[in-house]
Amino acid sequence: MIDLRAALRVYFIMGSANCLKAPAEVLKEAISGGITLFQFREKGEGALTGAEKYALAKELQSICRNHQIPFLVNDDIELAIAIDADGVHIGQEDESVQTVRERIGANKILGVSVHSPEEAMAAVRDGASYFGIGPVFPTNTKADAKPSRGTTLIEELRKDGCEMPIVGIGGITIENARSIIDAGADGVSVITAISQAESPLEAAKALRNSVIFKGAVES
Ligand code: FQP
Ligand code: MG
Repeated sequence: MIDLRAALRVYFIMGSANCLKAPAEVLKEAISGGITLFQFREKGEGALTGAEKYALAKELQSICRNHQIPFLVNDDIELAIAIDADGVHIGQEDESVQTVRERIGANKILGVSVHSPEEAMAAVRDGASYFGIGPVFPTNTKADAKPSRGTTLIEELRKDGCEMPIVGIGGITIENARSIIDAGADGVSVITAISQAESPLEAAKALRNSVIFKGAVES
């Protein structure tokens, strides 16, 4: 079993629509820079479908496997099951948490986007492995993103004793990443900060440094 909290620290999400060069190249650089988890999110304008999407998923999964980076699939449960991905990420508008947990089995990672304490409680009850909370900052990546609400929900859940692994998402940069950890998150999740960087490798490295080292008490 993997240490999920540790895996969430530097969580890179992307699909072909997010990349300035070949997705495989971007992923390899991000891994060299020190990402700890990857989500394949093939979505948005020009996104691949069908056999092409499947082939890209297999290619990126194999890169992740070679480097022991867990590979999750966004939304597409069927694809995740077909390629035996390490898990999936779903939002409130996707298939229900309970159904997805039943479909993927107890041993896979199930990430759920939550926007309120009520959604968080339901997701715990229905079998979530971690929460994605955001957008913590304004983002342009997702056309249907909700207004950003900072880290208030993360802080509130922690104050109420919630021990679920949590990752912040939305508008996170090298400069603001640390504030998400300070609010109580286990990690940060980014698309643009790495995929659109001039050097995805350097961007991943810098992000990792701000999350893992700066001000952190090493135990
Ligand atoms: N959090 C995370 C993670 N990953 C995501 N993909 C989302 C939130 C957003 O379904 P959703 O999930 O609201 O939108 P979409 O399917 O368009 O991504 F925690 F992993 F960082
Ligand atoms: Mg979704």
